[in-house]
Amino acid sequence: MKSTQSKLTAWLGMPLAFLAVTILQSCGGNDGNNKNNAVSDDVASAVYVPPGEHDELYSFLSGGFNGQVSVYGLPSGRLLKVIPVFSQFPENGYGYNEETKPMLMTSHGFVPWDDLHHPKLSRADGMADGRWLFVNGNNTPRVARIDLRTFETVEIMEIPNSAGNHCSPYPTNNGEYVLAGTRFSVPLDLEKGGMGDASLDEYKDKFRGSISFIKVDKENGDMDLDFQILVPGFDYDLANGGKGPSNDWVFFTTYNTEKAGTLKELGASQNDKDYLAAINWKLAAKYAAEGKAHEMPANYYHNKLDHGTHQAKSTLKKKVRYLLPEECPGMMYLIPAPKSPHGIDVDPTGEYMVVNGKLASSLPVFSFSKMQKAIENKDFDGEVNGIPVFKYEAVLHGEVKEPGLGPLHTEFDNKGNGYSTMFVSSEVVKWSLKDLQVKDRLPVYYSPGHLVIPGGDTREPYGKYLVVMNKITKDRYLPTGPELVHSAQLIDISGDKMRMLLDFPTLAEPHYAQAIPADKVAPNSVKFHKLDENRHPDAVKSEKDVSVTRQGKTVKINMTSIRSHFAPDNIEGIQVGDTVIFHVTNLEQDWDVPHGFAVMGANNAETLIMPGATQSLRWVPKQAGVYPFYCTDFCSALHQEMQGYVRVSPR
Ligand code: CUK
Repeated sequence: MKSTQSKLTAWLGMPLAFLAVTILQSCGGNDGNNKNNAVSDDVASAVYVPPGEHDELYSFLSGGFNGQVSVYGLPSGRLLKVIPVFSQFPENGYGYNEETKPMLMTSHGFVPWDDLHHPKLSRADGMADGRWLFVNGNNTPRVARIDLRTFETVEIMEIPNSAGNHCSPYPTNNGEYVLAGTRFSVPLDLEKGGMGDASLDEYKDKFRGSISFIKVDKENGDMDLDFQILVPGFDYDLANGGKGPSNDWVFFTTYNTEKAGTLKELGASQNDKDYLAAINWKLAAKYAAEGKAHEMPANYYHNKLDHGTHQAKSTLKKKVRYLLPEECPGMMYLIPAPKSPHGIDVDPTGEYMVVNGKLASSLPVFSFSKMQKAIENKDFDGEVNGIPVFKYEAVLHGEVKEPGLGPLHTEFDNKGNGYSTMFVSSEVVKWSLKDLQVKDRLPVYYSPGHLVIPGGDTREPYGKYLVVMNKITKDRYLPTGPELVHSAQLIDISGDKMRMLLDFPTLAEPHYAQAIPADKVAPNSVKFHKLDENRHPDAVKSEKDVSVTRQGKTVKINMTSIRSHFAPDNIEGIQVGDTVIFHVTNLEQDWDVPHGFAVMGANNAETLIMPGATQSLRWVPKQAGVYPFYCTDFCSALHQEMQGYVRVSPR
């Protein structure tokens, strides 16, 4: 314990006494012995969903570095679906078949892997509406939209002038925009577009970050990058928006602010603080609409799945508009916030902004109404790059004292409480917005990152459960080699005291999650694609229309699948070196009857075709032979007979 303590103390630069108290309070969460979280019948029945019954809620957990979203039922914690977004997915062919490959196109080429941190449900009137889920790709900056009727990725927008798209996505309360903020600032070449060449010594003058305003079509959800704000070269971490009175505002935490300003600009008193950036997004949109925006060349892809053809198209975009904060008075302000703030979370009333400073010993809660007053009274303490900095005390509502070690993220219930994760002391801490007193703490395993309360970031949290996503699993499950399964815990927050209900394993690595009552999503779920609405140019809607056509060295095979055969199932006339494209239409018009299609030796070897849809595999056979193909998804008693042959003759 002693050496751990001194290591932590050194790392945090925190008084030992405070640290000792907190560690004692939270010891249960650190020593791996909190297995005795009362597994009573009571707890078991709270999460038990009998066979054949449905869960109460959907939860959508990010997959972190696996680039996917996984869907779990709550309270059971059962895995319902994996949705590939920034990944190729062998289960259904996403990113392998010809229809979805364009989804993963970027200005850097085909990038089929990314780091996905933040799912956010689309909103109407400040509440999740269950239509779409927006997610970010950090590494090669992208924002994707998942359609919750089909649980598939239907759109990906690459983000120019960004590096590490981490404070993203934030959908505004009425679905006007999805905002995406850069993590790293990089040298931007405003003349030529894109990244410029600069040494790190020129950081202050040449490096900038960006916040992207992606317009969302109210009817069909289509995204369109409207404009960006080019912001000072800090590192930007997380974003969250206001609601109610603060509806027009969005807040971004920043760190490494030293790089962007001189000490004089930052002010001696603020050395131990970074900033919470407050941006009036509505005013920004107004400035952009009124012609305050400049235009610069850019290079970024917009990839979209067409609803009728079910084919993705990539469009290269060549321009982007941008605003400069120094030219847009009233649009952006900075609030000093304790060192290295991570999460920023706004309470359901929209009055309080909580900053989770991972190296801070308290949780500062800022007041939106005080911020409004401070703007009126010009209660500023200098500026950075022309952006006014508030006096800390002028906008502070108060601080939650000694909440625990390493606060990362906060969510809210419907009774005026905040719940914050403590990464270092491994606990969830419940505190009251009213008096900022800690009400309860619960040890969790180990080093929690984000937490989610269903609707906990909306104006009316659902407030019955809390899911905390843990960074380290160590010893909770059977060992599986050097890496263990990732994990989450479900906590009952309906009473005064939090109650641990369930551990459940998750796909790697859950950062944030969203959850929503099942009845907002389930009724809209598509059961199959209607064959007569399939507008894929190579769709075949009846077995009598199948065809094999050759054009030069390209052979197109327009074929069908239905229980339990393919048509045609005996294909001849292919030669070594031909480009063969199988366009397979699944003729089934029934729920949950996909057919698989696999060809021996094809490099994108397999795909899975949903009922009513058409999907295509491209294959260039390199050797003569008779190649079997077959259905990979067990579909009927005669599934094993669902097969065929392609004869490839020497050229
Ligand atoms: S971040 Cu992962 S724990 Cu990328 Cu939202 Cu805070």
